[in-house]
Amino acid sequence: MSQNKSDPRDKLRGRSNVKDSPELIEFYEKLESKSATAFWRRANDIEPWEPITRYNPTLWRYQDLRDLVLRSAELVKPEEAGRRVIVLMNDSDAGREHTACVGWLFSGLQVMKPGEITPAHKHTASAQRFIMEGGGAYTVVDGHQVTLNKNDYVLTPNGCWHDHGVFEDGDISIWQDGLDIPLMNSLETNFYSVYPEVAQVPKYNIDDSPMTYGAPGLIPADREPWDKPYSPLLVYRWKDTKEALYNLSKAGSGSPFDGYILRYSNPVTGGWAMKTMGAHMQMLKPGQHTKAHRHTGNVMYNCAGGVGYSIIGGREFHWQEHDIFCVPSWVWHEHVNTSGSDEAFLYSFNDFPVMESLSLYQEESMSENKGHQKLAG
Ligand code: 1HN
Repeated sequence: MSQNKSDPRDKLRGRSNVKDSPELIEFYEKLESKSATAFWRRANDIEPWEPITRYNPTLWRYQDLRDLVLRSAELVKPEEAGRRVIVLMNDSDAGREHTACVGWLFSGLQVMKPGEITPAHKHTASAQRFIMEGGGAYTVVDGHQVTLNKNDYVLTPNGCWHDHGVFEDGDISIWQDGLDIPLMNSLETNFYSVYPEVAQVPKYNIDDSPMTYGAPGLIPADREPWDKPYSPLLVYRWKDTKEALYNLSKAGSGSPFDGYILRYSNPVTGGWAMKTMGAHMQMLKPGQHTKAHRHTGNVMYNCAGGVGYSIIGGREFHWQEHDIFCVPSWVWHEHVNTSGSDEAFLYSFNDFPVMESLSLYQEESMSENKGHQKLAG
């Protein structure tokens, strides 16, 4: 997507409207030879009338990728690879430098076989994972071991030591990783360290994090207040999330743009679970077609169940279980559950905490055409 060069507003005072002349071209060449340039040559591009994403809405079909992800587990060992992750690339040239999938977000599919471990390390980048397949997997985050099952959402906050594994009697496990690597590398703030041992020895009882902080509305009263900049609840279980969505659907009519939608939040603050990335799980009722809106910030979706499609930037993207798609900043989108009998579930992660903390979050609902996009082409 690129800026419409013939925007009539570009003729307004305050916009750059300088015609080239032989003298100017010579002047520009002189500037360039001194590592300088004239601002007015670039101004309209770097000050668009509204955000213009360089990313395309993109769909990654799980049935296209699953065999390749499994094949990576035959070809490469996790201790050789560091992390055996197949990176999702945007269907555009944007963001290649930082392997961005969309905007500030990196995403990949990680696979682990029973008995395997991913060596312990830490980095400035924050990570989160959505478990697509497998039981008997675990992660250890700063000594807290957390067991993982299908459709669980799990945090690896920035600066925390982490290693993952699958127990010998577990299943092959595939999860979607989401990291803020492009943001950290653009800010040039990313540090990486390896742990002295291949894996951490858990320091606490297994699953102490969800057992301590996982009860709705209840926080332990016998200790110092949690003061870290991320959620003490490291895993959000699918059975709790699903129950909460059904309860929400009985309580009211939900969001016109998202159906019933819950934010994975820090139970101590009610805010985002991590500083740079947030995540949601949403439920669309059978046959539901939401209204179109757009907002600043980028979103990666993963269908956690059901069938449907989303209209993104005027194009239909059809999804079924574990298909992944993205919505870039300021692109119109609406969602449709095509089943007449079953709910559809969309997990998503985003860079909204960055937008919000810099006061950059903006949202607009579509007013024309009864709130729905016209299909392109
Ligand atoms: C990372 O640390 C993991 O720990 C997965 O599982 C994917 C992609 C880029 C940078 C760090 C992990 C990653 C990553």
